[in-house]
Amino acid sequence: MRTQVAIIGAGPSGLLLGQLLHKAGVDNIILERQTGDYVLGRIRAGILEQVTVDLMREAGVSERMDKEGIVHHSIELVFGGARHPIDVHGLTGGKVVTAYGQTELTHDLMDARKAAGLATVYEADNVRLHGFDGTNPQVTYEKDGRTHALDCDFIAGCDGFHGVSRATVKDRVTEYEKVYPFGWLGLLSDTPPVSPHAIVYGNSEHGFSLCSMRSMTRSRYYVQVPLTDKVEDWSDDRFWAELKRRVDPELSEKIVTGASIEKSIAPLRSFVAEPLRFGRLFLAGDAGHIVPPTGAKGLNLAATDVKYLSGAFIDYFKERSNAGIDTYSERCLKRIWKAERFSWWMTTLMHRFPGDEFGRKMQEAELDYLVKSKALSTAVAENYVGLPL
Ligand code: FAS
Ligand code: PHB
Repeated sequence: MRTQVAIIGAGPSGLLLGQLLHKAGVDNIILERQTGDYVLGRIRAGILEQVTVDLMREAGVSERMDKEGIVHHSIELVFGGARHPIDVHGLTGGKVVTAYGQTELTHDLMDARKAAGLATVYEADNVRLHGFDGTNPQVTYEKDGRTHALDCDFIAGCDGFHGVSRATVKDRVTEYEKVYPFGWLGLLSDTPPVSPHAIVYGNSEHGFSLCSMRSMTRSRYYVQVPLTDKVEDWSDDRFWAELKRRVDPELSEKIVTGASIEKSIAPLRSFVAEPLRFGRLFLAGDAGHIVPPTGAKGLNLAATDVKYLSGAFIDYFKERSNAGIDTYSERCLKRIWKAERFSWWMTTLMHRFPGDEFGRKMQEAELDYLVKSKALSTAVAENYVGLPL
C-alpha cells in the first residue's frame, strides 16, 4: 500500500489531521491500535478554545458542534467558601470558550472520515516505523494474522503519550516532566449541570474540584484524589458528598446528583518532548506533550499542532515548499511551553499539596490578589481562551 501521509492514531489529533489533509487533496491513511468504539469510550476533554472551533469549521465537521456546543463567557473560582467570577469575555475583548466533549468531536470526525470513504485501519497491531530519516519512510503493522507495509512520504505520530512514535525516537528526544502527587477522579452523569454557563474551579481545604458539563442534560465533575485511590474506592454517594463539601454552600445546594455513567481516575503530569520532528516523522498532540487538565489545554494544544502540521504538509505537496515542515517543531514548542506554564500555574494554584502549608498560604494570597486585580484576571482570561497563534 502507499499514501502521502501515514497517520498513527485515530484520536482527535490523527482524525483532525486526516480530515484537513483530505480537504486539501492530500492522501492519508490512519492506523489505530484500538477499535473505534474503544476510542469513543474514553471520556476526556470538554472545553474547546476558539482555535479548535475554527479548525473544526475549516475541516467541515462543525455542524453538530455549532448546534450543540455551549458558549461560556466566564469561569468561576471557589475559595474561602465563596464563588468569584472571572469575566473571560469582557477581559479578552469578546473571546469565549465552547463546552463540547472530546467524545462528540471525535465522533464527528470519525463520521466525516467514513462518509468520505477514507481509510482507517482499526486494530492495527505492532505498528513499526521505518526509514523516516530518508525520503522513503514506511510503516508496518499486523492485522488479520498478516504483516502489512504502508509506504509513504511522511509519518504523523498522533498516537498519544503511550504511543509507538515517540518511543521509536526515545534516544533522540529530550524529555521534560513533572508528575503531580494527586489525580483527578472524574464522574459523568445524566444530570443538569450545576453551572451551565461557567466552568467552576474549586480550591478548598479538602482539595480541588471542578464543575463542568457536556450538554444541558449531562454533567462532568472532578475531585482531586490521592494517587493511591482506586475508582472502586469511590461509590457515587461518596463522590457527590465530597464534591458538595468542596464548593460554596449555595452551589452545593444546587448540585443535582444521579447515577454515574462513567467514573475514572486520571493522573496529572506536565510533559514535553523536544524536538517534535525527526526527518520525515512528526509528533503531534499527546505524543509530544501532556498538560494537567486544570487549564483545559490538552485537546486544544493537540489541535494547534495539527493546524501547523496540516499546513506544513499541504505547503509541501501543493507548493513544493519545505518552510512549514522545517519550522514545525519550533513553532509548536513556542505555544506548547506557554500552555504548559499556564496549566502548571493553575494546577499549583488550585490543588491541595499534602504537607505544604507555606504553599497553601501562597495560594490564599494569590487567589485574593487574582480576583481583585484586573491585570492578573486578564492574564488568566487570555490564557484560558487560548493565546493568539
Ligand atoms: P489520544 O491519546 O487521544 O489518541 C492517541 C490514539 O493513538 C489513541 O486512539 C490510541 O489508541 C492510539 N495509539 C496509541 N498507540 C498506538 C500504536 N502503537 N499504534 C496505533 N495507534 C496507537 N484534555 C483536556 O483539555 N481536558 C481534560 O479534561 C482532559 N482529560 C483527560 C483525561 C485523561 C484520562 C487523559 C489520558 C487525557 C485527558 N485530556 C484532557 C487530554 C486529552 O484530551 C488529550 O489532549 C487528547 O486526547 C489528545 O489527543 P491525541 O493527541 O489524539 O491523543
Ligand atoms: C471537562 O469538562 O472535562 C473539563 C473542563 C475544564 C477543565 C478540564 C476538564 O479544565
